[in-house]
Amino acid sequence: MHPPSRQDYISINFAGQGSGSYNNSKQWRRQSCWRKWKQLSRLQRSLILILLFICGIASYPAVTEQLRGLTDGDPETDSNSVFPHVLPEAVKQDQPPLPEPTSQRKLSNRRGPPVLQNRLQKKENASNTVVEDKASDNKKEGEEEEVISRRGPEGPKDGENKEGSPANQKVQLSIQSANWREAVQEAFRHAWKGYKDFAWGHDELRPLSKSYSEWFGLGLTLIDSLDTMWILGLKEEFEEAKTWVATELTFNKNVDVNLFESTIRILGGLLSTYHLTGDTLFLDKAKDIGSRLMPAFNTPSKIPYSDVNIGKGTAHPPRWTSDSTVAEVTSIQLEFRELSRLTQEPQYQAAVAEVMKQVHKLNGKLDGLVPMFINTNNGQFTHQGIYTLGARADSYYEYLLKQWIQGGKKENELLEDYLQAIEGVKNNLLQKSSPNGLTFVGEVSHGQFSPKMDHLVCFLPGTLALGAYNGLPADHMDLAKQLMETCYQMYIQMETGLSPEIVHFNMHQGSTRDIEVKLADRHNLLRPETVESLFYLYRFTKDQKYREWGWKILQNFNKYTKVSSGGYTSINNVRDPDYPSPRDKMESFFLGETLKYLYLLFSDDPNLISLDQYVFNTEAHPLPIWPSN
Ligand code: DMJ
Repeated sequence: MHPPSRQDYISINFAGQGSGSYNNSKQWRRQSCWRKWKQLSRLQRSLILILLFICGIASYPAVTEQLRGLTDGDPETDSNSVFPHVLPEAVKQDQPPLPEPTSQRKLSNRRGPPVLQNRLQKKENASNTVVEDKASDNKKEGEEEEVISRRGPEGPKDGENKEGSPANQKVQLSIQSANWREAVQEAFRHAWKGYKDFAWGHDELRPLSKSYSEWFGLGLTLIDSLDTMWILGLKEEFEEAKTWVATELTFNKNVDVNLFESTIRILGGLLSTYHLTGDTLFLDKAKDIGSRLMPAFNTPSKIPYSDVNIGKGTAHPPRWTSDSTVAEVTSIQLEFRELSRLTQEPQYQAAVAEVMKQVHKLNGKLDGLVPMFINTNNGQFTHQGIYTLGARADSYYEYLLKQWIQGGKKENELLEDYLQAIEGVKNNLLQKSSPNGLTFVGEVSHGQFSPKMDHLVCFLPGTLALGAYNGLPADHMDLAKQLMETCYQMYIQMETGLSPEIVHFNMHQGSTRDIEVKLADRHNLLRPETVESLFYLYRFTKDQKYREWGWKILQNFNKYTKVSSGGYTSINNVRDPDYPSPRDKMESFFLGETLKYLYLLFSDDPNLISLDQYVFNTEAHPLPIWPSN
């Protein structure tokens, strides 16, 4: 190969020269340019080449931007319009569109490379997490906050490219909660079917024997369920029950009733149904039962007896003692105070206020913690030395706070007693389990700590959260969250996923499990306390996990306690999923409380029984917070 000659060079660059096309001006211009170029010195040519090179570099971003579509252009073809427009638009919408079409549109509009889409998705998830973490514990109800949890089976998780924008996640969660509410309505209807078919007008359903049991003979389940049906929107069922109240219910009966139980379930149920419906039928019935319960206060000490004959107007303590239970005599106040306000008859409020006044002054408390019994003759605590937040003391603490809230936060003695008691809990009853460090509330028996906790204690997270929401110390909310976790563990650590009545926590190093259950404590009575607390915790934190926990619990009730012919049953053994051993009894509080709190937990409307307007009695019957004068 020889080097190209000048001739060769020319012939290559001007191939068409001999074709007689000089008339072609473009070619002629090229030829003359070439001639001029050749006339330049080597240095001049180099300088020009360098200049051209620099101009090329300077214009590069514009070129690459054009290629990447980052400049303004035709909106149809400009890929830049995809990212900034579609996603924020969806976020901005007040009424988000239905999830399927929205997500499809968004995904089909995403024309960026997959890597970029994923990065965008991660950013969205990260911002959700931040909002969730910032959820304020003390936010007032109704101050809607967009909190999308990353937890949960259907909820998007970190790094997961699922359903996109916060608005879409919000829509998905609201569809989920609607489904869960429907499941609660279904559960209620199923329970009600059993009650209607086999126990109509009686106290409790026995779903297996398809019969009923009587306690007071006053249609306890029906009355306890009235406001639940109203809240769940079960109008037909409500109307049927109302007709029974109007035509069949009479308190003019020669029966002994327990003062506390009939106050919280019957008086409380009638008062709340009156408030929700405005129907005076329920107020009239409430006045009737309220006045018939008053003989219980005719005692030497004014501490009421446990039992009243509502037909004869006589009262007495249990046959074996002259003591009453502390929780019972101190957890009837919300109802009698409200009855006085509605009727303008002061005797009801006066009677229950006297009890509180005496208990406030009594000796024998441990840092504000009360013993379990009080004597109706001398008004003193008896059987001293046992301090618990469980059976026989539980709702004393609950009603200290709730009376204070009901009365507009003015009654300082109630608040003082409550705050002191919570300090007492912290100092004497709070411990951590081993190996996982679950915070639990044990008991003190004659100076000895016992790591025993009743399921009943699981009202406490909800009550603590309610206090914090009403301005009490923020560390009450921290404790509420810890105890909530423990109460949930009491469910999921069991083979049926349902809590036993009582658990014992391991505290020694080297334990392999946190929770032990004695043979005699393995029953589950369909109690509400844990789902009650989940309701409060969700209302105040909007943390989706509390709803998911409630949903699991409902599913386990359906799995292990639902009776096919209608109704739900208490079970004997939460540790045997193959044979949980049904007890053949559906307690009235399953409909009055458990299903109501589950429904409210899944409700997206903070005004459905707003906690700024209502306070729940200990049987889940909402009573109004008194308007301030
Ligand atoms: C209900 O009657 C009330 O919640 C009461 O305060 C405790 N016991 C039952 C539910 O467990």
